[in-house]
Amino acid sequence: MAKIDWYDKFVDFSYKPAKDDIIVLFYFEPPAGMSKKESAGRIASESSTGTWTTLTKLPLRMKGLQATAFHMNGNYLKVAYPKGLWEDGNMAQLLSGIAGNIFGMKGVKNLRLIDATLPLNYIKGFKGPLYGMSGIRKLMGVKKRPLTGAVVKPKIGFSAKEHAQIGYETWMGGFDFVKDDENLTSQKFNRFEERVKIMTKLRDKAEKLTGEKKSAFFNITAETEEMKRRAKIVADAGWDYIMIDVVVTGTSAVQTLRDYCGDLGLAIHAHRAMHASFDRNPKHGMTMQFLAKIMRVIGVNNIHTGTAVGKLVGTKSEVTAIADVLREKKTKAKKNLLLEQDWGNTKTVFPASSGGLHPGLVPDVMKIYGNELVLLVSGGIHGHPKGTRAGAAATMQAIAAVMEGISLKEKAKTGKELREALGKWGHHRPR
Ligand code: CAP
Ligand code: MG
Repeated sequence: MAKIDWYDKFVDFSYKPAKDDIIVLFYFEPPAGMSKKESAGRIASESSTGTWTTLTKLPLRMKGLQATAFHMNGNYLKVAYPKGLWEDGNMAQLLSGIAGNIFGMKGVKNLRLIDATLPLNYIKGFKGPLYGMSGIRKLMGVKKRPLTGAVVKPKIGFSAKEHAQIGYETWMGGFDFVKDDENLTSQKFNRFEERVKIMTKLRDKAEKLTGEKKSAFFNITAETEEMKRRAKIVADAGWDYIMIDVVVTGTSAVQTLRDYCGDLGLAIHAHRAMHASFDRNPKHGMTMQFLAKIMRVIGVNNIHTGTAVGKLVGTKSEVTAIADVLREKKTKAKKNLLLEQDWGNTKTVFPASSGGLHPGLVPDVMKIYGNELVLLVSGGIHGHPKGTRAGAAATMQAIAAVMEGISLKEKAKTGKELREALGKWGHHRPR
Protein backbone atom coordinates (compact mmCIF):
# COMPACT_ATOMS: atom_id res chain seq x y z
CA MET A 1 0.00 0.00 0.00
CA ALA A 2 1.23 3.55 -0.76
CA LYS A 3 2.45 5.67 2.16
CA ILE A 4 -0.45 7.84 3.39
CA ASP A 5 1.27 10.43 5.54
CA TRP A 6 4.67 12.10 5.85
CA TYR A 7 4.74 13.55 9.35
CA ASP A 8 8.03 11.81 10.05
CA LYS A 9 9.65 14.22 7.57
CA PHE A 10 9.05 17.06 10.06
CA VAL A 11 11.03 15.55 12.93
CA ASP A 12 14.81 15.63 13.04
CA PHE A 13 16.53 15.58 16.41
CA SER A 14 19.88 16.29 14.81
CA TYR A 15 18.66 19.54 13.21
CA LYS A 16 20.60 22.68 14.22
CA PRO A 17 18.37 25.74 13.91
CA ALA A 18 19.54 28.57 11.66
CA LYS A 19 20.14 31.98 13.21
CA ASP A 20 16.99 33.45 11.72
CA ASP A 21 14.69 30.49 12.40
CA ILE A 22 11.75 31.24 14.67
CA ILE A 23 11.95 28.75 17.53
CA VAL A 24 8.74 27.83 19.34
CA LEU A 25 8.50 26.04 22.66
CA PHE A 26 5.37 23.91 23.08
CA TYR A 27 3.99 21.73 25.85
CA PHE A 28 2.17 18.84 24.20
CA GLU A 29 0.46 15.56 24.96
CA PRO A 30 -0.16 13.01 22.20
CA PRO A 31 -3.57 11.33 22.02
CA ALA A 32 -3.99 7.72 23.19
CA GLY A 33 -2.32 5.28 20.82
CA MET A 34 0.06 7.79 19.18
CA SER A 35 3.76 8.18 19.93
CA LYS A 36 5.17 11.54 20.98
CA LYS A 37 7.32 11.61 17.89
CA GLU A 38 4.33 11.17 15.58
CA SER A 39 2.41 13.85 17.41
CA ALA A 40 5.42 16.21 17.27
CA GLY A 41 5.64 15.70 13.51
CA ARG A 42 2.00 16.71 13.16
CA ILE A 43 2.60 19.90 15.14
CA ALA A 44 5.52 20.94 12.92
CA SER A 45 3.75 19.88 9.75
CA GLU A 46 0.34 21.48 10.26
CA SER A 47 1.92 24.77 11.40
CA SER A 48 4.15 25.02 8.32
CA THR A 49 3.99 23.35 4.90
CA GLY A 50 2.43 19.98 5.63
CA THR A 51 -0.96 18.44 5.16
CA TRP A 52 -2.47 15.18 6.41
CA THR A 53 -1.32 13.04 3.52
CA THR A 54 1.56 12.63 1.11
CA LEU A 55 1.22 14.67 -2.07
CA THR A 56 1.72 13.56 -5.60
CA LYS A 57 3.69 16.65 -6.57
CA LEU A 58 6.10 18.41 -4.23
CA PRO A 59 8.67 20.87 -5.61
CA LEU A 60 12.04 20.30 -3.98
CA ARG A 61 12.41 23.88 -2.74
CA MET A 62 9.45 23.25 -0.38
CA LYS A 63 11.89 21.43 1.83
CA GLY A 64 13.44 24.82 2.69
CA LEU A 65 10.14 26.03 4.15
CA GLN A 66 9.37 23.00 6.29
CA ALA A 67 9.33 23.36 10.08
CA THR A 68 11.36 20.88 12.07
CA ALA A 69 10.57 19.43 15.49
CA PHE A 70 14.15 19.28 16.70
CA HIS A 71 14.16 18.97 20.48
CA MET A 72 11.99 17.00 22.86
CA ASN A 73 12.27 16.82 26.61
CA GLY A 74 9.40 14.96 28.27
CA ASN A 75 6.32 16.77 27.05
CA TYR A 76 8.18 19.87 25.99
CA LEU A 77 8.95 20.29 22.33
CA LYS A 78 10.91 22.83 20.31
CA VAL A 79 10.07 23.45 16.69
CA ALA A 80 12.17 25.56 14.30
CA TYR A 81 10.47 27.52 11.52
CA PRO A 82 12.48 28.95 8.61
CA LYS A 83 12.27 32.72 8.19
CA GLY A 84 10.92 32.31 4.66
CA LEU A 85 7.60 30.99 6.00
CA TRP A 86 6.69 34.36 7.45
CA GLU A 87 5.57 37.64 6.00
CA ASP A 88 7.40 40.66 7.37
CA GLY A 89 5.29 42.85 9.63
CA ASN A 90 2.24 40.56 9.67
CA MET A 91 1.59 39.29 13.20
CA ALA A 92 -1.76 37.72 12.30
CA GLN A 93 0.01 35.56 9.73
CA LEU A 94 2.53 34.33 12.30
CA LEU A 95 -0.30 33.33 14.64
CA SER A 96 -2.21 31.55 11.88
CA GLY A 97 0.83 29.29 11.61
CA ILE A 98 2.32 28.70 15.04
CA ALA A 99 -0.95 29.26 16.92
CA GLY A 100 -3.44 28.14 14.31
CA ASN A 101 -4.99 24.80 13.29
CA ILE A 102 -2.60 22.84 15.47
CA PHE A 103 -4.64 23.45 18.65
CA GLY A 104 -7.58 21.56 17.16
CA MET A 105 -5.76 18.56 15.66
CA LYS A 106 -6.75 15.07 16.68
CA GLY A 107 -3.02 14.47 16.68
CA VAL A 108 -2.66 16.25 20.04
CA LYS A 109 -4.61 15.71 23.23
CA ASN A 110 -3.32 18.98 24.64
CA LEU A 111 -1.07 21.63 23.18
CA ARG A 112 0.23 24.86 24.65
CA LEU A 113 2.37 27.49 22.96
CA ILE A 114 4.66 28.63 25.75
CA ASP A 115 7.04 31.04 24.05
CA ALA A 116 8.88 31.75 20.82
CA THR A 117 12.26 33.27 20.08
CA LEU A 118 11.73 35.86 17.38
CA PRO A 119 14.91 36.74 15.48
CA LEU A 120 15.84 40.42 15.24
CA ASN A 121 15.30 40.47 11.49
CA TYR A 122 11.70 39.35 12.09
CA ILE A 123 11.06 41.86 14.90
CA LYS A 124 12.32 44.70 12.76
CA GLY A 125 9.25 44.36 10.53
CA PHE A 126 7.23 45.94 13.36
CA LYS A 127 7.36 49.36 14.98
CA GLY A 128 7.59 48.37 18.65
CA PRO A 129 6.57 50.82 21.38
CA LEU A 130 6.55 54.53 20.65
CA TYR A 131 8.03 55.26 24.08
CA GLY A 132 9.90 52.96 26.42
CA MET A 133 9.34 52.94 30.18
CA SER A 134 11.77 55.84 30.59
CA GLY A 135 9.96 57.80 27.88
CA ILE A 136 6.64 57.31 29.66
CA ARG A 137 8.20 58.37 32.96
CA LYS A 138 9.46 61.54 31.30
CA LEU A 139 6.04 62.21 29.82
CA MET A 140 4.42 61.81 33.22
CA GLY A 141 7.13 63.55 35.23
CA VAL A 142 7.43 60.59 37.60
CA LYS A 143 10.98 59.57 38.41
CA LYS A 144 11.11 56.45 40.57
CA ARG A 145 7.84 55.33 42.07
CA PRO A 146 5.37 53.06 40.28
CA LEU A 147 2.89 54.94 38.09
CA THR A 148 -0.59 54.81 39.54
CA GLY A 149 -4.03 54.55 38.03
CA ALA A 150 -7.61 53.64 38.83
CA VAL A 151 -10.55 52.39 36.83
CA VAL A 152 -13.77 54.23 37.55
CA LYS A 153 -16.01 51.74 39.37
CA PRO A 154 -18.55 50.23 38.99
CA LYS A 155 -17.33 49.20 35.54
CA ILE A 156 -20.11 50.83 33.55
CA GLY A 157 -23.27 52.76 34.14
CA PHE A 158 -22.05 56.23 35.07
CA SER A 159 -22.84 59.21 32.88
CA ALA A 160 -19.86 61.02 31.36
CA LYS A 161 -20.20 63.72 34.02
CA GLU A 162 -20.33 61.28 36.93
CA HIS A 163 -17.42 59.34 35.46
CA ALA A 164 -15.28 62.46 35.09
CA GLN A 165 -16.06 63.57 38.62
CA ILE A 166 -14.76 60.26 40.00
CA GLY A 167 -11.74 60.64 37.74
CA TYR A 168 -11.12 64.07 39.19
CA GLU A 169 -11.21 62.69 42.73
CA THR A 170 -8.74 59.99 41.68
CA TRP A 171 -6.28 62.57 40.34
CA MET A 172 -6.72 64.80 43.37
CA GLY A 173 -5.84 61.87 45.63
CA GLY A 174 -2.44 61.76 43.91
CA PHE A 175 -2.91 59.22 41.10
CA ASP A 176 -1.45 59.70 37.62
CA PHE A 177 -4.06 57.95 35.47
CA VAL A 178 -7.81 57.50 35.31
CA LYS A 179 -8.76 54.43 33.35
CA ASP A 180 -11.90 53.41 31.47
CA ASP A 181 -13.03 49.88 32.13
CA GLU A 182 -12.71 47.25 29.40
CA ASN A 183 -16.43 47.23 28.59
CA LEU A 184 -16.94 50.99 28.66
CA THR A 185 -16.69 52.39 25.14
CA SER A 186 -19.41 54.73 23.89
CA GLN A 187 -22.71 53.55 25.29
CA LYS A 188 -25.86 55.66 25.34
CA PHE A 189 -25.41 56.60 28.97
CA ASN A 190 -21.76 57.69 28.53
CA ARG A 191 -20.78 58.82 25.04
CA PHE A 192 -17.10 58.78 24.18
CA GLU A 193 -16.93 62.40 22.92
CA GLU A 194 -18.70 63.74 25.96
CA ARG A 195 -16.49 61.76 28.34
CA VAL A 196 -13.34 63.11 26.71
CA LYS A 197 -14.70 66.65 26.79
CA ILE A 198 -15.61 66.71 30.49
CA MET A 199 -12.50 64.77 31.50
CA THR A 200 -10.37 67.34 29.68
CA LYS A 201 -11.84 70.20 31.71
CA LEU A 202 -11.35 68.38 34.98
CA ARG A 203 -7.85 67.25 34.06
CA ASP A 204 -6.87 70.87 33.47
CA LYS A 205 -8.30 71.79 36.85
CA ALA A 206 -6.56 68.90 38.64
CA GLU A 207 -3.24 69.72 36.98
CA LYS A 208 -3.54 73.36 37.99
CA LEU A 209 -4.37 72.55 41.59
CA THR A 210 -1.79 69.79 42.08
CA GLY A 211 0.98 71.04 39.82
CA GLU A 212 1.27 67.44 38.60
CA LYS A 213 0.79 65.91 35.18
CA LYS A 214 -2.49 63.97 34.96
CA SER A 215 -3.50 61.55 32.25
CA ALA A 216 -6.09 58.92 31.32
CA PHE A 217 -6.53 55.67 29.44
CA PHE A 218 -9.57 56.27 27.21
CA ASN A 219 -10.93 52.98 25.92
CA ILE A 220 -11.26 53.38 22.14
CA THR A 221 -12.13 49.69 21.56
CA ALA A 222 -14.47 49.45 18.54
CA GLU A 223 -14.33 48.64 14.83
CA THR A 224 -10.88 49.68 13.53
CA GLU A 225 -11.84 52.84 11.59
CA GLU A 226 -13.92 53.95 14.54
CA MET A 227 -10.95 53.37 16.85
CA LYS A 228 -8.89 55.69 14.67
CA ARG A 229 -11.60 58.33 14.86
CA ARG A 230 -11.69 58.07 18.63
CA ALA A 231 -7.91 58.17 18.93
CA LYS A 232 -7.94 61.43 16.96
CA ILE A 233 -10.53 62.93 19.32
CA VAL A 234 -8.28 62.08 22.27
CA ALA A 235 -5.17 63.54 20.61
CA ASP A 236 -7.01 66.70 19.55
CA ALA A 237 -8.04 67.28 23.16
CA GLY A 238 -4.38 67.25 24.17
CA TRP A 239 -4.10 63.82 25.76
CA ASP A 240 -1.24 61.38 25.35
CA TYR A 241 -2.76 57.91 25.88
CA ILE A 242 -5.51 55.68 24.61
CA MET A 243 -6.53 52.18 25.68
CA ILE A 244 -7.39 49.17 23.52
CA ASP A 245 -8.77 45.76 24.49
CA VAL A 246 -6.07 44.08 22.44
CA VAL A 247 -7.25 40.46 22.48
CA VAL A 248 -10.80 41.09 21.36
CA THR A 249 -9.81 43.66 18.71
CA GLY A 250 -6.98 41.45 17.41
CA THR A 251 -3.35 41.87 16.41
CA SER A 252 -4.03 43.53 13.05
CA ALA A 253 -6.24 46.20 14.57
CA VAL A 254 -3.59 46.86 17.21
CA GLN A 255 -0.92 47.15 14.50
CA THR A 256 -3.04 49.64 12.55
CA LEU A 257 -3.62 51.66 15.70
CA ARG A 258 0.04 51.53 16.64
CA ASP A 259 0.85 53.22 13.31
CA TYR A 260 -1.95 55.72 13.56
CA CYS A 261 -1.37 56.59 17.23
CA GLY A 262 2.36 56.89 16.63
CA ASP A 263 1.65 59.75 14.21
CA LEU A 264 -0.56 61.39 16.83
CA GLY A 265 2.02 60.92 19.60
CA LEU A 266 -0.36 58.71 21.59
CA ALA A 267 0.83 55.89 23.84
CA ILE A 268 -1.24 52.68 24.08
CA HIS A 269 -2.51 51.02 27.24
CA ALA A 270 -3.36 47.40 26.40
CA HIS A 271 -6.15 45.69 28.35
CA ARG A 272 -6.11 41.91 27.93
CA ALA A 273 -9.81 41.05 28.47
CA MET A 274 -10.46 37.47 27.18
CA HIS A 275 -6.85 36.34 27.55
CA ALA A 276 -7.89 33.75 30.14
CA SER A 277 -9.94 31.90 27.50
CA PHE A 278 -6.65 30.65 26.05
CA ASP A 279 -4.04 31.10 28.79
CA ARG A 280 -5.78 29.77 31.90
CA ASN A 281 -5.59 26.03 31.19
CA PRO A 282 -1.92 25.17 31.88
CA LYS A 283 -1.97 22.31 29.35
CA HIS A 284 -3.62 23.98 26.38
CA GLY A 285 -3.72 27.26 24.51
CA MET A 286 -1.16 30.04 24.59
CA THR A 287 0.62 31.69 27.51
CA MET A 288 0.30 35.26 28.66
CA GLN A 289 4.05 35.73 28.30
CA PHE A 290 3.73 35.05 24.58
CA LEU A 291 0.80 37.45 24.24
CA ALA A 292 2.90 40.04 26.07
CA LYS A 293 5.75 39.36 23.67
CA ILE A 294 3.71 39.92 20.51
CA MET A 295 2.22 43.07 21.99
CA ARG A 296 5.70 44.44 22.72
CA VAL A 297 6.75 43.59 19.19
CA ILE A 298 3.70 45.39 17.76
CA GLY A 299 4.27 48.29 20.12
CA VAL A 300 1.89 48.88 23.02
CA ASN A 301 3.24 50.85 26.01
CA ASN A 302 1.56 49.11 28.96
CA ILE A 303 -0.15 45.75 29.18
CA HIS A 304 -1.99 44.01 32.01
CA THR A 305 0.12 41.29 33.56
CA GLY A 306 -1.57 40.19 36.80
CA THR A 307 -0.95 40.61 40.49
CA ALA A 308 -0.40 37.08 41.88
CA VAL A 309 -2.06 38.35 45.09
CA GLY A 310 -5.29 39.94 43.84
CA LYS A 311 -8.62 38.58 42.64
CA LEU A 312 -7.57 37.04 39.31
CA VAL A 313 -5.54 33.92 38.51
CA GLY A 314 -1.80 34.07 37.76
CA THR A 315 1.13 32.83 39.86
CA LYS A 316 4.18 34.77 40.97
CA SER A 317 6.47 32.91 38.56
CA GLU A 318 4.11 33.60 35.65
CA VAL A 319 3.87 37.25 36.56
CA THR A 320 7.65 37.68 36.74
CA ALA A 321 8.14 35.79 33.47
CA ILE A 322 5.71 38.18 31.75
CA ALA A 323 7.47 41.18 33.29
CA ASP A 324 10.82 39.84 32.01
CA VAL A 325 9.43 39.74 28.49
CA LEU A 326 8.28 43.35 28.72
CA ARG A 327 11.09 45.02 30.63
CA GLU A 328 14.37 43.36 29.66
CA LYS A 329 16.68 44.27 26.82
CA LYS A 330 17.60 40.61 26.59
CA THR A 331 15.09 38.23 28.15
CA LYS A 332 16.83 35.20 29.66
CA ALA A 333 15.48 31.68 29.23
CA LYS A 334 13.53 30.21 32.17
CA LYS A 335 12.93 26.50 32.17
CA ASN A 336 9.58 25.62 30.61
CA LEU A 337 8.45 29.25 30.89
CA LEU A 338 10.57 31.43 28.62
CA LEU A 339 12.95 31.19 25.71
CA GLU A 340 15.82 33.59 25.26
CA GLN A 341 14.87 36.79 23.46
CA ASP A 342 17.14 39.54 22.20
CA TRP A 343 15.07 42.70 21.86
CA GLY A 344 17.61 44.74 19.92
CA ASN A 345 16.36 48.33 19.76
CA THR A 346 12.76 47.50 20.66
CA LYS A 347 11.67 49.73 23.53
CA THR A 348 10.39 48.41 26.85
CA VAL A 349 6.78 48.14 28.02
CA PHE A 350 5.29 48.76 31.45
CA PRO A 351 3.55 45.80 33.07
CA ALA A 352 0.21 46.91 34.55
CA SER A 353 -0.74 45.09 37.72
CA SER A 354 -4.44 45.12 38.40
CA GLY A 355 -7.38 43.20 39.81
CA GLY A 356 -8.52 43.18 43.42
CA LEU A 357 -5.74 45.42 44.75
CA HIS A 358 -5.98 47.80 47.72
CA PRO A 359 -3.38 49.68 49.80
CA GLY A 360 -2.71 46.69 52.08
CA LEU A 361 -1.48 44.65 49.09
CA VAL A 362 0.87 47.29 47.70
CA PRO A 363 3.99 45.89 49.43
CA ASP A 364 3.28 42.39 48.03
CA VAL A 365 2.90 43.69 44.49
CA MET A 366 6.00 45.88 44.71
CA LYS A 367 7.97 42.95 46.08
CA ILE A 368 7.18 41.05 42.89
CA TYR A 369 7.54 43.90 40.39
CA GLY A 370 9.84 46.45 42.03
CA ASN A 371 9.07 50.03 40.99
CA GLU A 372 8.79 49.60 37.23
CA LEU A 373 5.07 49.09 36.81
CA VAL A 374 1.72 50.75 36.40
CA LEU A 375 -0.18 49.95 39.57
CA LEU A 376 -3.94 49.95 39.06
CA VAL A 377 -6.00 50.12 42.24
CA SER A 378 -9.68 50.63 41.55
CA GLY A 379 -12.28 49.05 43.86
CA GLY A 380 -9.47 49.41 46.40
CA ILE A 381 -9.66 53.21 46.30
CA HIS A 382 -13.33 53.82 45.57
CA GLY A 383 -14.29 51.52 48.44
CA HIS A 384 -12.21 53.46 50.97
CA PRO A 385 -14.39 54.48 53.95
CA LYS A 386 -13.79 58.15 53.13
CA GLY A 387 -14.15 57.78 49.37
CA THR A 388 -12.07 57.85 46.20
CA ARG A 389 -9.71 60.72 46.99
CA ALA A 390 -8.81 59.26 50.38
CA GLY A 391 -8.37 55.82 48.78
CA ALA A 392 -5.91 57.17 46.25
CA ALA A 393 -4.05 59.02 49.00
CA ALA A 394 -3.89 55.82 51.07
CA THR A 395 -2.39 53.97 48.11
CA MET A 396 0.20 56.70 47.56
CA GLN A 397 1.10 56.45 51.26
CA ALA A 398 1.50 52.68 50.94
CA ILE A 399 3.83 53.18 47.97
CA ALA A 400 5.82 55.78 49.89
CA ALA A 401 6.15 53.35 52.81
CA VAL A 402 7.64 50.66 50.58
CA MET A 403 10.03 53.15 49.02
CA GLU A 404 11.08 54.43 52.44
CA GLY A 405 11.58 50.85 53.59
CA ILE A 406 9.10 51.05 56.45
CA SER A 407 6.05 48.92 57.22
CA LEU A 408 2.51 49.99 56.37
CA LYS A 409 1.75 49.87 60.07
CA GLU A 410 4.51 52.38 60.74
CA LYS A 411 3.39 54.63 57.89
CA ALA A 412 -0.22 54.47 59.08
CA LYS A 413 0.78 56.24 62.28
CA THR A 414 1.03 59.48 60.32
CA GLY A 415 -0.98 58.50 57.22
CA LYS A 416 -4.59 58.82 58.25
CA GLU A 417 -6.00 57.57 54.92
CA LEU A 418 -3.75 54.52 54.98
CA ARG A 419 -4.82 53.81 58.56
CA GLU A 420 -8.47 53.88 57.50
CA ALA A 421 -7.80 51.64 54.49
CA LEU A 422 -6.00 49.08 56.62
CA GLY A 423 -8.89 49.24 59.08
CA LYS A 424 -11.25 48.09 56.31
CA TRP A 425 -9.16 45.67 54.24
CA GLY A 426 -6.01 44.89 56.26
CA HIS A 427 -3.94 42.61 54.01
CA HIS A 428 -6.97 40.74 52.65
CA ARG A 429 -6.44 38.76 49.43
CA PRO A 430 -9.74 38.79 47.50
CA ARG A 431 -11.16 36.02 45.34
C1 CAP B 1 -9.77 45.75 37.94
C2 CAP B 1 -10.36 45.64 36.57
C3 CAP B 1 -9.39 45.09 35.50
C4 CAP B 1 -8.81 43.73 35.80
C5 CAP B 1 -8.23 43.09 34.55
C6 CAP B 1 -11.61 44.78 36.55
O1 CAP B 1 -10.63 46.33 38.86
O2 CAP B 1 -10.76 46.91 36.12
O3 CAP B 1 -10.12 45.02 34.32
O4 CAP B 1 -7.81 43.87 36.73
O5 CAP B 1 -7.54 41.95 34.88
O6 CAP B 1 -12.50 45.10 35.76
O7 CAP B 1 -11.67 43.77 37.24
P1 CAP B 1 -10.34 46.24 40.45
P2 CAP B 1 -6.00 41.78 34.51
O8 CAP B 1 -9.02 46.95 40.67
O9 CAP B 1 -11.47 46.99 41.12
O10 CAP B 1 -10.30 44.81 40.83
O11 CAP B 1 -5.29 43.00 34.99
O12 CAP B 1 -5.58 40.54 35.25
O13 CAP B 1 -5.95 41.65 33.06
MG1 MG C 1 -11.62 46.24 34.26
